[in-house]
Amino acid sequence: MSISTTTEREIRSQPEVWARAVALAPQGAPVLGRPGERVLVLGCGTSAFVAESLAVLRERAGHGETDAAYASEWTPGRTYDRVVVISRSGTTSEVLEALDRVPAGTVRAAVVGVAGSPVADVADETLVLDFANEDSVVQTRFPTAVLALARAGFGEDLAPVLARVAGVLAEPLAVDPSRYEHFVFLGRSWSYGLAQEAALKIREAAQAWSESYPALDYRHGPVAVAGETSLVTIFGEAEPALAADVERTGATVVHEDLDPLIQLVQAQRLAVELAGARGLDADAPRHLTRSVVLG
Ligand code: F1P
Repeated sequence: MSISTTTEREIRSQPEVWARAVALAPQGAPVLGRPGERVLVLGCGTSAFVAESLAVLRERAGHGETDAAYASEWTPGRTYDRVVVISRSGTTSEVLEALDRVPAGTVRAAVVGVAGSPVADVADETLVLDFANEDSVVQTRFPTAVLALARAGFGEDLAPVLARVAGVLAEPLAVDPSRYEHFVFLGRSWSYGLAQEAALKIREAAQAWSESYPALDYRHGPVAVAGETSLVTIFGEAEPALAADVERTGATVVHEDLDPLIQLVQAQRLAVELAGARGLDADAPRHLTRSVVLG
């Protein structure tokens, strides 16, 4: 199997990277919040979607009230014991500005891919996942490593997921993305953040039309644009009738019996394969830089 892009090489490194992230969970997870703390998780782009999924996972695990927000949109108001920022590069301006807005007495924690980065230097507590850092502009293994660590840290047994992902990566994708022009990702609970990230991968790597919605909200309007050239992927648990209702539009529905984190890996592969089919280089996404540094 010839691997033609750095992005694809990094996608295929996720089984080992996840195993290292899960092994690090006992020491790393406390940075995400001590049991009972009220926590806010912030990020930009991919890291904002990671923040959203992580917040649902932490609160669902009973570790305490957890909110998520875009770093650029957050203004102080609610009281938190801890603000956790997610930033692969550790240089994103909106994240640094948000850290400046954190009230005194609130712990500023950071999860970064680069030790000694500006975000890491400002934070009171830092979790460095440098083994998950990437050369690519398009994020793949760093966001999934953060979520693998968080799930293990919140008490979930990730062994079945780690055992399954390598086998899935060895199989070809179930669909040929070049048959479609419109890509929709639907998720519920923590997998809604992953659905948004999957849609972003299609936009970033393949410059294609993609959307994401909370699964049961898809019928409330967005389904109006589904049709023959639409590929609709359902993440996680799905209400049985949803797939049938979407297929009635002529769209192709994919709902693999896989852990949502592995479904995101499939979406990453779909984006890279679609980029190739469109003659685009997934390693050089248009109008994007590895991080956004303003001013
Ligand atoms: C966040 C981010 C990436 C996006 C692009 C620009 O970066 O928005 O998600 O793909 O690379 O930066 P970071 O704060 O996680 O480094």
